[in-house]
This record gives sequence, structure tokens and C-alpha cells, in this order.
Amino acid sequence: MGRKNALRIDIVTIFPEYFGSPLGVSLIGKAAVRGDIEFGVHDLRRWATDVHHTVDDLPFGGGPGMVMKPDVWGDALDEIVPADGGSARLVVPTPSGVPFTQDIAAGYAAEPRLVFACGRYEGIDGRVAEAMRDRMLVDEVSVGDYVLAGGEAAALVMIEAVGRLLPGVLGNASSVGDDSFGGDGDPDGAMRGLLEGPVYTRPRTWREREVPEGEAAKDFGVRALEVSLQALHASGSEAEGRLVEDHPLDALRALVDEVGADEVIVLTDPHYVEEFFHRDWASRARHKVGVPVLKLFSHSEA
Ligand code: JAH
Repeated sequence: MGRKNALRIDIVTIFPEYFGSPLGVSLIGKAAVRGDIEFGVHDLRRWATDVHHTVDDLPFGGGPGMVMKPDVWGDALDEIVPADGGSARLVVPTPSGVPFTQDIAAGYAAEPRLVFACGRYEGIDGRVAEAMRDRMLVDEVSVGDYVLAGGEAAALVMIEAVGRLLPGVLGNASSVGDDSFGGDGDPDGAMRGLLEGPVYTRPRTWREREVPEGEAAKDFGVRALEVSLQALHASGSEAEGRLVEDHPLDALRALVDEVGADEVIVLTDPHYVEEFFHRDWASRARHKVGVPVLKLFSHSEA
């Protein structure tokens, strides 16, 4: 057993080797090593009863391809999931399922246990999902309107979307998933950056292409200020804000003099302002504004 609050994910498939690399690398791989996620990958053929380990059969009513046998799937799920469902949720990837969304991912991240049933061929006999509904929640889910060769790739898509929402997995102990603070589930929140604009990093000029400046940069500043003030007001602060277009250190010194500030707190994304000043912005500000400057990174947990 892993840590408390760990998410247990069981995957049933005829290709268990398919999952080795994807679940072993990056955020999810590390989360698994820490015990924040626990994986069980099961070879469906273990529950086949004939010498050929057959898992498929001809479809009733004819038509192309083969259908996965209900008896094999039933025995597998009976063994993997306790008879009372054990708080597990069964997820069956299928092109005819309900569309998988960020909200569904957030719901899954809050579950103690997910079981992915990965079909192949023309899919799993329809009575399997129906029978399992007697003991647990069963979701038939689609990750997009196209037909794959099986449910494995779709399961990986969902596991990745769920995995990065788990506490401690992304390195964001609190913010992701907190809708009022612009988590991924909030279309006006952090996901806006991913769904809407392009992003840029150094160098400022690359292959004669400039990072957008002027009006485009100002629009970004206006939005960033809006979001920050909203969050501060929501937490009871009467903070005011203003957008600065001239040199930020001069503007900061003028503001410190104007309001008689005792201290300046710089809250910044790592490297966001440094890039412009070529060295630590807060330590330069300290010399220039004459009051203590406390610098916080937006990814800090304290
Ligand atoms: C194909 C079982 N929504 C993408 C998706 C998910 C599952 C499948 N195809 C597409 C699939 C064959 C057998 C599942």
C-alpha cells in the first residue's frame, strides 16, 4: 500500500507492456515512485480459460471484426475489483462514450481508485459495463471523435490529465484545481494560457522574429493585474493596482515615495522580470527604492 490519499489505478489490457514507458517517466513516473499514484497493470489473457488464451469471439448479428468475450472480462474485473466495488470507478474508453473533459479529470483525481478497461477489436461485449454498474460507477468515455485500435492510448491520455492534478505531482500543492484561484478546471483561469495565446521565452529575437511587445504585451499586463487584484479582493484585501509602462524601477521608487511605503514585496514568476534586467530585480530594487524589498516567487509554497 502507498501513502494515504494515494490514487490507485488498475489497467486491464491484452497489451500490458504498452504502459511501461509512459507510466514510468516524467511527473507520473515520479509520483509512482513516491507512492502518490499506484499502478496495477493486468494482462486480460490471465483470465482466459482455453489453451489459446482466447479473449474474442464472432459478433452476434454478423458484421466485421471480433468482440471481446464477456466471461473473460467478468472474471478479470471480479478479481481486480472487490464484490462491493471497493469505491472503485470503472472507466471504459470507447469512441461512443461521453467526451472526456478537464472537469471529469478533476473528478477522477479526487477518487481513491480508478480501473481502466481497455478494449481491442470492435470493443467489449456490452453486457460487461452493464453488469459492473451493479457494483460501481461505470463511465464510458471518449477522448476524441476518432477510432483507435484499442482503448490503451485513450487510457494514457486520461491518466496523464488526472495525474497532473494530484496534490504534489505538478509541484503546485494548492493552486491547480482550485477554481476560485484560476485552476485548470476554470476556463477563465490558468488553462486560459494553454487554450488561448501563444507563449514566448528567450531569446527576445529569434530568426528575426520578435516577441510581441507594445499593445500585445500591455493586454497581457492588464489581464495579469486584473487577476491578481481579483484574488487579493477575494481574500479581503483592499489592494489597488496600476499598470506601469515606463521603467519599472523608477515607477516603483516614485510609488514608494508617494505612499510612504515601509516595504516592497515583489511577487514574480521565476525569470519573468530578471530577463529584462539581466540580474535579480528585487536586489536592484532594494538599492534604488531605499526600503526593504521582499521577493516571493509565485511558485513558492511558503
Ligand atoms: C477502439 C476499443 N475516443 C478515442 C477512442 C477510445 C477507444 C477506442 N477508440 C477510440 C477503442 C477499439 C476498441 C476502444
